[in-house]
Amino acid sequence: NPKRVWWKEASVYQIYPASFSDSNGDGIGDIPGIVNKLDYLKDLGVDVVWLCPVYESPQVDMGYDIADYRAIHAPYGTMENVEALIEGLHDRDMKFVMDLVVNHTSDQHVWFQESRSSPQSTKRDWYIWRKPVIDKEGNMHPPNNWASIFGGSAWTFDDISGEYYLHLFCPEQPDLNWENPHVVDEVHQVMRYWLNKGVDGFRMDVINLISKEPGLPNAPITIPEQDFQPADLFFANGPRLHEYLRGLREILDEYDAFAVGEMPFVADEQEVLRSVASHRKELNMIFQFDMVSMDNGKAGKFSPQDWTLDTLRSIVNRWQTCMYRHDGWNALFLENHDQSRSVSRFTPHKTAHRTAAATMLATFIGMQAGTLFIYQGQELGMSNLPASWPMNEYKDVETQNLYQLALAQDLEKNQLDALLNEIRLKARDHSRSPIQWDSERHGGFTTGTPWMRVNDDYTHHNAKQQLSDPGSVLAYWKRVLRARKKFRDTVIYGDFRLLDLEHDAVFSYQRTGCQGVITVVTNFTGKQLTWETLDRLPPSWRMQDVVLSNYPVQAALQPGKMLLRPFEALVFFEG
Ligand code: TEU
Ligand code: CA
Repeated sequence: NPKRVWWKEASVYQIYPASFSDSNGDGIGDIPGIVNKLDYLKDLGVDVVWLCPVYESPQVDMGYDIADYRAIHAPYGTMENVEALIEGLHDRDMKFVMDLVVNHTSDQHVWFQESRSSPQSTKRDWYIWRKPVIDKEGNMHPPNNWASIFGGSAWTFDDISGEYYLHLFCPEQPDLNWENPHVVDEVHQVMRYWLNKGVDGFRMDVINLISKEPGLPNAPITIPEQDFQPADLFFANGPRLHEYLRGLREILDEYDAFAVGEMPFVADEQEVLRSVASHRKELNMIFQFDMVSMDNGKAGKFSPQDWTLDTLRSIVNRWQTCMYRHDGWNALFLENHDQSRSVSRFTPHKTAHRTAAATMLATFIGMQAGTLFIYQGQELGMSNLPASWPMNEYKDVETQNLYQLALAQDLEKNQLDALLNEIRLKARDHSRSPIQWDSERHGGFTTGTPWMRVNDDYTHHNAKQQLSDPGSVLAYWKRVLRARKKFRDTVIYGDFRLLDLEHDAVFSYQRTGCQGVITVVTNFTGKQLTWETLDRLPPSWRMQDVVLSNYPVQAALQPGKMLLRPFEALVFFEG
């Protein structure tokens, strides 16, 4: 039986500060705006708030380019606002998690300004500088063939010193050199600074990229260089990663704090377990990307990849069973600020079925084992931006970089159309449109002009309408969170078994704990169907055992057959 601890039973609500709530009419969400919504979050039933970066930043990558870890980005508010937020959460018996972005800083950070000032700078070795490679024709090249995740080379040439510096993301996000003990020590000081203020833990940005392959050798790419994607597991999970993670854990343990690591580009269970198995004393859990990359093709995020329920079943089964067997722990998520809206991405639907699709997904993810993460607006079933919106409504540096790179390649029209389809399905911008609080102008997000356009459907799809609608997505999410607590011994700590391994529309699984057995049945399609339940459900199942469903429960068709309406979800409990 997995050890019972608070962070396994908690649900976490992720806030993207720029788009949550604007309190002063400048069109940018801010920390006082969050404080104004704490009762809304308490009422939803979440236990923890994870706040994306609010530190001082030039905002090239929306705050994931930090210029000062101990100062607050002025449009978001002040340090006093942060302290009031921490107090407001703790007063409501909720916890507060900040985003720790320490694989890189902003190029405007004083550390980097000092480092780039000269090769003799005392901070030169805080970042990763290398001399150019000169070929036999005398041409200059970057030190290796690594590519930035946001397109182009991962190296930028610096005229002052005639050297290149490494940035796995934007050129404005130079990678810190974790081989330098001064860097490691400074990160530990930053953690203590926030933990001393009462922060209860961290979400650690791309934490598996902090250890690079020694010597930074070329990536073994076999596809044309310009298509190289860093997802070839090349610079993820380097040889000193676990040493660094144990060092972070020592700081966290001084405060009994919590840590969820973000680990893109790692797919090996054993490698993940080396970071999250409890005896390893590293991280409590990680976000791994299997589910949110199953529709990514070989040429990266904006290339197509079909997936089926078989794809989804193998991913869920893998992580539900491996963690249970090896004392690891999952972070359950379908959305975040880097992913598009799950109700548009994983369950394309007619408008009439949107609530059913969103609540089916809530059931699918909500009854699994792991700490449950809900991204702002997911509790409302917010959807992707309208396909009619032009590219200038997409503000994200990743989207714009990859789009501009494609335009520069003079793609054929059909290739460009295919790229636009992928952007309309998966761009990070879809989850960054302002939260729709009510049907007022700009969805009640701001009294000013929002930094990013509010989705057109705010007039009828908003929190105020859903707060008074017992059949809304919001009302259903409250029931899911309550069910997780009511049946915690089964839902949180029970084991996992897939049911019906073949069905192309029904995803069904069973959880068995000391309290009883939970059976989850979800129709992942917008089509009504009859589901043969023989040898898939316990023979004793009865509709009376339904403890959660997104439709009014109807009598079973006949023994051994169940009618499932579009995106219908049912949860049975037998004590
Ligand atoms: O994201 C890590 C990361 O790899 C993402 O960029 C993701 O793979 C990609 O966006 C999918 O489209 C973290 C942060 O969550 C992200 O917002 C930052 O842009 C990135 O790191 C750099 O800090
Ligand atoms: Ca504001």
